[in-house]
Amino acid sequence: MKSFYTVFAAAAVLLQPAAAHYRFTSLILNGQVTTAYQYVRQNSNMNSPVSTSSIDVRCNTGASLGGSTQTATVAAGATVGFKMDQPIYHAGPLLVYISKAPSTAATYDGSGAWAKIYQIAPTFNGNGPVWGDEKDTFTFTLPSSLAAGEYLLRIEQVALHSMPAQHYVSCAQLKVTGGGGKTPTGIALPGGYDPNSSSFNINIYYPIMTSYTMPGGSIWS
Ligand SMILES: *[C@@H]1O[C@H](CO)[C@@H](O)[C@H](O)[C@H]1NC(C)=O
Ligand SMILES: [Cu+2]
Repeated sequence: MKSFYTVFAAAAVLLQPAAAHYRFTSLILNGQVTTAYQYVRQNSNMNSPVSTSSIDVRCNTGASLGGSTQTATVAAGATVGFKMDQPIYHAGPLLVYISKAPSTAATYDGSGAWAKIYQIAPTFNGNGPVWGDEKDTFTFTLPSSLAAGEYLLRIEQVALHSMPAQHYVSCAQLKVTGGGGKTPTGIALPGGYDPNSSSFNINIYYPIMTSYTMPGGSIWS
């Protein structure tokens, strides 16, 4: 027999993971993990998931502007990345986007175009998808064709273990030097993601998946 207290305590434990999720805390620069939230905008919601059509899908809740976040100087074509506080544990794809700021990254709200520059798509083994992003470190190269200037670099994991889809997002602030003069083109966020599409509105457990359409179109180059 369970007392009310036991039931309440069990419910409280169940609620905790929803409050404190895996977070993209640090930018990786020159092969070094930088201080948490030095160059990554800090969200104000313990990284509770945001929904597909929310304005917070850009850079997360409480992170629409830079506040005290610093802007990292990095060369176009360099390898950068994100380090997390713990590995990803929900099933779903990982994506990285970049968007050019009209002026500074710190004052940019992410209302322009987002170009996808990196992703981890699932593979399929006959029993469904193998997502391949259940880790805490992600590195990738910035396009060498990028125009010099300031940018938001956005990393996102779309969790599909339950419906509707949940988005775990962070943005870092970059000042890109050198480069090839190209301003990236891409999708608006929100808007460029259709919550009703099979990228988001999907049961990943049944029927057994044999393919998946990655969100955000093709990789910008
Ligand atoms: C998604 O589908 C629902 C139900 O059909 C509809 O009300 C809603 O407008 C759709 N959303 C988009 C963005 O198309
Ligand atoms: Cu969760």
